[in-house]
Amino acid sequence: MSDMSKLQALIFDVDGTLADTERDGHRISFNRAFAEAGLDWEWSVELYGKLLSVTGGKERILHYIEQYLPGFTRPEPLKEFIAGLHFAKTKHYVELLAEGGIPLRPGVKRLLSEAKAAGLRLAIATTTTPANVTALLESVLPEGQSWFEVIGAGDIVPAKKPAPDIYDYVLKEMQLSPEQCIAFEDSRQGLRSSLGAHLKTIVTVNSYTAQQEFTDAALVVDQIGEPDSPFTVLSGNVGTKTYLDLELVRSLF
Ligand code: XBP
Ligand code: MG
Repeated sequence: MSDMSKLQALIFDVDGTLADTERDGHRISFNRAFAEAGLDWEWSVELYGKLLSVTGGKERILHYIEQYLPGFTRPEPLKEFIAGLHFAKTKHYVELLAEGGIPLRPGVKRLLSEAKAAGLRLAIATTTTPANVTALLESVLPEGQSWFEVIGAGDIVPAKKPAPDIYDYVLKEMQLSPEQCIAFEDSRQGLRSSLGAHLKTIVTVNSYTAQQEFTDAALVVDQIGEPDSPFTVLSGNVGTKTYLDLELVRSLF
């Protein structure tokens, strides 16, 4: 029996939390897939920010067709058309990361290492496709492949964030209760998902999510941060800390 009142595990979202993958990764890859398919669709930085309200790439493409392209003659079957586009998008994303990668956000690697050294367990809960997680870890955190004992990703659960299902799945796989874990998220949708699974949650915002509302987060900062890259606190109590370390995580738990 593990101690119910003790922090056992950290569970991380991927896109926007481990790395800023949305604007310069996923968005570019969607556009490459569209161009390759002969479509004149172009998701600008601004439009993509709006489309991010829908989680999941296939779901996002469907939403775009339904909400932004009233005159578009839908290929039949639409589901397969979207699946084809999304398959190509994943290929471009994996290639893009392999080419030069997208760096981890400040402090991510340090905090993961600290947690690992302290004997905490690590997991991932994301709506993104599993291949995208592998590609990110391979390019910027090869040791992470063995650090994360559960990688809950993509269509493994039918209901994506903001539904709590992916966090419920990870907790079940780890045989832990929410009281033993803390989640890291970057977005409102992600926070709704983790809170829905009854997890204490730390939010590290990015340019797409900074204006969102994060009621009930344990802490909202602009980054995990480093000694030479201090965080800005949006809400929550950090005492005298200038970046997120394990001691601060524990104090919020
Ligand atoms: C963020 C998402 C994902 C990615 C695209 O997921 O909403 O949909 O934008 O990934 P999270 P796919 O923050 O939970 O990691 O195209 O593979 O769905
Ligand atoms: Mg995210």
